[in-house]
Amino acid sequence: MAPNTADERERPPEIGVAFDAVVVGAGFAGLYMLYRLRGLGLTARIYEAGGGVGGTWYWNRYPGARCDVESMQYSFSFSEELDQQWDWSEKYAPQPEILAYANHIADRFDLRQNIVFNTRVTAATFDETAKCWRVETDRGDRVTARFCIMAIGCLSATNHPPFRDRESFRGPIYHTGEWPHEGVNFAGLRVGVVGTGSSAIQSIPIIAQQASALTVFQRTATYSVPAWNEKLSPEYRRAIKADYPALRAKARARPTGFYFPFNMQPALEATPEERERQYEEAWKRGGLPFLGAYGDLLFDKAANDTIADFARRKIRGIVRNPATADLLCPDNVFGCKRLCVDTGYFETYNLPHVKLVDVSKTPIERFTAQGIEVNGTEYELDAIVCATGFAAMTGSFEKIRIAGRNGLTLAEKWQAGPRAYLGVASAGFPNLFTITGPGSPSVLASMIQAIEQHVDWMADCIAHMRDIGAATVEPVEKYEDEWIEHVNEVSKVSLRSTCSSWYVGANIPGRPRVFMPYIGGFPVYVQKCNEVMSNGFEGFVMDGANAKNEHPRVRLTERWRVPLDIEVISPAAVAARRVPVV
Ligand code: N01
Repeated sequence: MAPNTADERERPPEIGVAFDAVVVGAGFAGLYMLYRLRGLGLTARIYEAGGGVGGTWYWNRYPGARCDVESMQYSFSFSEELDQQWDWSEKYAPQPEILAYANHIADRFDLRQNIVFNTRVTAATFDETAKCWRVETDRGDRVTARFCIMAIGCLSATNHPPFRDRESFRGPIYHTGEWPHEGVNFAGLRVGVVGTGSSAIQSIPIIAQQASALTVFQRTATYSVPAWNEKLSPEYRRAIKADYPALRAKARARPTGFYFPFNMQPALEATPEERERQYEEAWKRGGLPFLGAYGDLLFDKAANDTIADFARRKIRGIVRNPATADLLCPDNVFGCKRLCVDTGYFETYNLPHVKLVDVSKTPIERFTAQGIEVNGTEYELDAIVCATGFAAMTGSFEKIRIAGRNGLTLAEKWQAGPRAYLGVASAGFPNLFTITGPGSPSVLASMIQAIEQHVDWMADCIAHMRDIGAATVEPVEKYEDEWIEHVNEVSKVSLRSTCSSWYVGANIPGRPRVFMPYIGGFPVYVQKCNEVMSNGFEGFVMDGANAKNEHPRVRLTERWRVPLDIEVISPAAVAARRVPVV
C-alpha cells in the first residue's frame, strides 16, 4: 500500500484554499466521487476522519466482519479492467480483503494525493454571496468549495446507548463499529456482547472460540440465514469474468441492485409441501437470497408467517436447549429488520460456556465494576462488546454543522425526519450533494451499486452545469415534498415499515419514526433519476445559467440506462407497487 501522501499529523492547516469540490469521507462513495470529479478536470479535496480509506470497512474490524452480498457483485463496476484484474478469494469477502480492495482503488487511480486523513469536517456553511461552501475541520482547515459532497455513509455514526454507570466497568468496552486496529485477544476472558444484529451475529461465533465464557444480552431475537461461505475457485471466477458486463447489467435491473434467483410466485399459492421444499432449497443456497423464495414475502403477512415459521423451526432444530431456542426465536415479521447472514451463529449457543440473557422485558439496569446487571443479577465480565448499531442514515449528518440558505441548518430542517429530493440533495442547500442519502435505495440495494449510480448522476449534473454556465443547483421544495411523500407511500406497501428497525430510526429512543430509504426498487429509482436528468433536471433550479435549462445535452452515464428485469419486476408487480425487495 502506498503511503498516505496528503495525511500527516504534522501538516499545517489549509487556509483559504478554493476547491471546486470538497468531498467528506473516503469510503467507496468518496473515492469514486473523487475519481469522477478529477475526470471532469475539477479540483477536489477529500477530508477523511479515519487514518485510511475504506469507510465502513476501515472502522468495522470486529472479528468475523464480512460482506453479505456476494463479493463478485459487491465491488465497483465502472472499470472493466478492474473487474477483470481483481480476484476475490471467498464468496463473501472478509473485511480485510474489502479494505485491501478500497486501498487498491485509491492506489490504482492515484487518489491519495487529494485526500487528507485524520481530519473530521466539523462545519459546512453556504455563503450566499460567493455561492460557495465554507468548510471547516477539526484540524483548523478553512477552505471553500463550489460543491460540497457528503460521502459519509448510512451506517457510520455509532450508537452508544447511555447505560447507567457505564464508566464504572473496570474492563475494556468495545463497539463493533469502532474496533481497535490492533485487534483484540479475548483468550481466557469472560466476555459480554450487547446486541444481536448483523455485527453481533458475525462476531459472536468467533468471540466464543476465544473467550472462556460468553454472555449475550439480547433485546430482540433476530432471524439469520446461513451464509455457506466458501473459497472461490479459479474456474468460478473465470466463468463470471467471461461475461462480467452481463452479470452487472442483470444486477442493475434487480430491485436490490444485485443478482440472485428470485421466485415471483406468491407463497400461499403453493401447497405446504411445495413451500417446505422451496424453503429448504433456498436455505441450502443461504444468504439474503433466502427472501427471494417467494414474491410476496414482504407484502403479505400470511405469506410471511410461512417463512417465519420455517426459520423458527430451523433455530429449534439447531439449538439443543429448548429454553434458549425459545428465546432465540423471533416473533416479528421475517425480514422486517435487516436479515442477518451467519456462519454458525445459532450453533454457538450449544457450547457449554455460552449463555443468552433476555433483556427484552427487563432491560440492562446498569454496568457495574465487575460486569452488567439485569433484573437484579450481576453477570461478571472481563470485557464488553457493544454491538449496538448506528444512528442510521442521518446520524453522520448530525455530526457536522451544515448551514444552508438563511443560516438554516440541515439538523433543523430534518428535525422531523430527513428531507431530500431523490435522496441526492435538499432544498435550501445549494450545491450540496448527499451520496446514498435518505430517500434513495441506499441500504436496500447493494451499497456499491447505489453509490456508483449516485456519483455518476452527480458528476453528470455537475458537467451539465458547466455546459450551461450554472452557478448553483438546488431542489425545488414542491418536488422534494412530492418525492418524500412517494417514499413514504411506497414504504407502506412493504411489511418492512411495520417494525421498530433502524430503517425507521426506531432503534434509538427519541428519533423521529420515518422510513428513510427508498423501497420502490433500485431500477425504478434509477429510471426516475434518468427521467429527471433527461427532462433538464426537472425539479431542480439551476441558477445563474447563461444557457437555457430546457434542452440539456443529456450526459447520462450509459450503464445507467437500466431496463426493468421483467422476470422479477413484472408490469403487474410495478402497477400494484409490489416490487419485491430484499
Ligand atoms: O446494528 P443493529 P448492527 N440494550 O442495529 C441492540 C449493516 N451490517 O451493527 O433490535 C440492549 O442491527 C439491538 O436491539 P433491538 C446491516 O445493514 C452489515 O448489528 O434494537 N440491546 C440490536 O440487537 C445491519 O443491519 C453487515 O431491540 C440494545 C443490536 O443492539 C446494520 O449494519 C454486518 C440496546 C444492534 O443491531 C447494523 O447492524 C454488520 C440497548 N439499549 C452490519 N440498544 C454485513 O453483513 C441496541 N441494542 C454486511
